[in-house]
Amino acid sequence: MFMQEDSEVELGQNPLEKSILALKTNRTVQIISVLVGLLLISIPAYSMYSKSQIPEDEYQREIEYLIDYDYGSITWNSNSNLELNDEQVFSLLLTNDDFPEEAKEMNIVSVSAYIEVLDFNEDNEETNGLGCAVDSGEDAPDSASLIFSSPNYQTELLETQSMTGDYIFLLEEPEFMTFPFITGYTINEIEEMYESDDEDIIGEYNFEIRGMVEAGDSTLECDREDPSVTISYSIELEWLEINVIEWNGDSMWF
Ligand SMILES: [Ca+2]
Ligand SMILES: [Ca+2]
Repeated sequence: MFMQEDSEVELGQNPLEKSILALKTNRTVQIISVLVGLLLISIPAYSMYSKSQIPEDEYQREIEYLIDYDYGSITWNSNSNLELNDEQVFSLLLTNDDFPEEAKEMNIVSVSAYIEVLDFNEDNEETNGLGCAVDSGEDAPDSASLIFSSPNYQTELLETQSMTGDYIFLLEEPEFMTFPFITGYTINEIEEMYESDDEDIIGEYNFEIRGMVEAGDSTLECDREDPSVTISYSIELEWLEINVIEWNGDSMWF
């Protein structure tokens, strides 16, 4: 009876079982062993991270910056004497490969197109008939339309009797809550945000200019005809370069 009890006790106190039991029941030891385990895992991970993962410019996120902009435009295609008949369409199908050489080196952020109807003040209407000297009637204004599209699937449609133009933006300009101050980013990251993405730049640019000719009403003995409309157009590429300036806190402007 006594021996039996003794052996049961001895079984329960096997040194290995004892230590496992201690680990299982002692929460302090349990927590410490978990912490030691985490530390052992994280030490090599941390040293790897600090050696190769933290870039040298990480400190720049703490600094406030201002942006200095430099920009301009480059004429891509133009014609100041494009003569079209009524409903005649002049088409230009271009790609980024057709950019002027200097534009290929630049950060192109938008494409703009401009048309002007040159018949606006001096129409080329022809009059024919005996009564023209008495009453020749009046010119009717001609007009032109322009439709243009860019690789980022944006399209603009313009129509005018005088002059008009518009832009398609190829860069989505970043917005900062703290503008004009920018903080939380490295200089490289800020510069990249102001650079157009290839997918917005690379591809087809279409331009279609349509002439719309209108002759004035003929009078009783004077016929009016309008053979054409003359248009001036220009296609421009706008470039942007930025300079990220560290703000030292005592600018004159603020
Ligand atoms: Ca006319
Ligand atoms: Ca005309």
